[in-house]
Amino acid sequence: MTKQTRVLVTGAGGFIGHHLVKRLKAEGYWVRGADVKLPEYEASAADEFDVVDLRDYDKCLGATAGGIDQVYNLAADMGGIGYITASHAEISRNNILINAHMLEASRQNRVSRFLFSSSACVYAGYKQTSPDVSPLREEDAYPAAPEPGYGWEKLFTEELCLYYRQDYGFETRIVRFHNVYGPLGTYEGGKEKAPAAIARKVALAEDGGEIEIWGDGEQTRSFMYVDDCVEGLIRLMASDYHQPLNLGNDRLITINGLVDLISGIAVKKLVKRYDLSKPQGVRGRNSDNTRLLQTLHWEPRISLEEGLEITYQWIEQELKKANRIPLAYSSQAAG
Ligand code: GKE
Repeated sequence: MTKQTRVLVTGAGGFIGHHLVKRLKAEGYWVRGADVKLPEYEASAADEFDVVDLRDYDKCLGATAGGIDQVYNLAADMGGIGYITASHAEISRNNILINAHMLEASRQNRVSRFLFSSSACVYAGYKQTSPDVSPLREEDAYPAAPEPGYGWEKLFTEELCLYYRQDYGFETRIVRFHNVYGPLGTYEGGKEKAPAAIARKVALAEDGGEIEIWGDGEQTRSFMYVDDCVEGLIRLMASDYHQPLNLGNDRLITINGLVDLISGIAVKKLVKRYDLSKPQGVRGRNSDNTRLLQTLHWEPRISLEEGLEITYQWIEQELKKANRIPLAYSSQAAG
């Protein structure tokens, strides 16, 4: 890598995009960020930041111009299960426009490599019907039955990336994220995913109080810390592997188990109140990392305990700064 390698990160105002920009800058890349918004919690480290609507083809041409070598296309209208199940038409339309325009604009501007952020939501629902789910291998996306809306769009765009490679020899990479969490991500407002949502609820709860959980808490997931996600992205971009690839942690945990871990970090004893009317998504989901290990000779390393500690402390600090936590409730007081 020469210092001159010029990288575009779309979605640079979002959670993973913001962390990726910081890491790429630390590695000496020149970085342009592009997104409809600036990062929420911290200034961007990008050399240049375009606040643009990437559903507009001309804006995609502008963002990929000026000798960009690599594109990390992370921009997406997305959120946790509460958000992606609330609208299918708008999310699908927004994302198909962003992805189709970004691919073509990158090709027109002779970008050498384009990485597309897909998702575990491409996996067939009939493979995710029990909490003790078998880890999902890349081929489990077919015969296709992905998450409606968000999942279908991701699966089609994976195909589109492969068609660009076939028809134009355009270098594409495809990563399937499995529930990424960490500091500097949204933790309330409707787009938050389970780790951040539960950390918020634990931080706002009094020791001995109640915490609301969506579903019966026996549903399972694997959760990957954001620094591992960024490491995996950079390794995949540098690799020669162009088929879809899992990027996730392969430790399966129930939502009840996740709540217990976070309550332990906060040193609080909480009563779980279950709301079965809330969105729950699939019954069980885990990442099979066999191909990840074979292709990148690496897999996520940061333990859930370590990642949740950092994430919980950051969310508690944010809530304290906003005077949302009575001193008596905070983990220090409970400690
Ligand atoms: N968001 C949220 N908030 N989820 C909760 C809560 C809560 O307060 N309490 C319990 N859960 C449960 C949900 O009902 C679901 O069963 C599980 O946690 C995980 O929810 P999630 O983190 O919002 O999202 P999912 O893993 O179901 O789906 C997400 O998968 C990602 C890829 O792994 C998608 O929403 C996308 O963010 C993405 O595709």
